[in-house]
Amino acid sequence: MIKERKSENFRKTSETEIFCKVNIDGKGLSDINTPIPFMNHMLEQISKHSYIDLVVNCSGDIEIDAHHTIEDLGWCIGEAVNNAILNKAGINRFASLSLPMDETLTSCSLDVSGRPWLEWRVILPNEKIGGVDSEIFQEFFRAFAQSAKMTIHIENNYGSNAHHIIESCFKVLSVCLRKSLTVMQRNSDIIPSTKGVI
Ligand SMILES: [Mn+2]
Repeated sequence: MIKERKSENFRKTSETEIFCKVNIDGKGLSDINTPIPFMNHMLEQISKHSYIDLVVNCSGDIEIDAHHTIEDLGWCIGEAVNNAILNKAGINRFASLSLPMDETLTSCSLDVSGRPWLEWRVILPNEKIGGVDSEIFQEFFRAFAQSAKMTIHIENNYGSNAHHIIESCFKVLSVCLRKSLTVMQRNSDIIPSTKGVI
């Protein structure tokens, strides 16, 4: 009997208040409420293509700017994912993919390693996307990699439309999460590390 891979997380600071709930073995259903419509659109992508069911309720000090909120969303969701994946027995662990979105191609390589790292090779051509300073999106991925304890490399190979470039980053991460967190039935009790622990 495989344990359910679900968790809830609540994080409240003077800057943000976030509740999130994940089901790793879900159907890609999401209920996302943040004060940043563009982030709702991106988090729906994360859920849809990873098949992780995701509930997010978030309020934050966006009157200052979106920085705290977007970074804390990454932290909170990453922590929930890390808590849900238990001892990581049976997972594929590694995933790598190049994902096209019209004129844009973005690559992601991911290792559920227990060792946080974000390698971010993405240059966004516009200063703002969806009303948000472009440079802030990196903070989502960095915080997610930290709290999910994953090694994540994302590289935009080419592209010209800033919306496509950033959306392809979220989508390719999402598909890599699905592939790396899927449990191989024949090895479902084996932790995929020669150390025996991740
Ligand atoms: Mn879009």
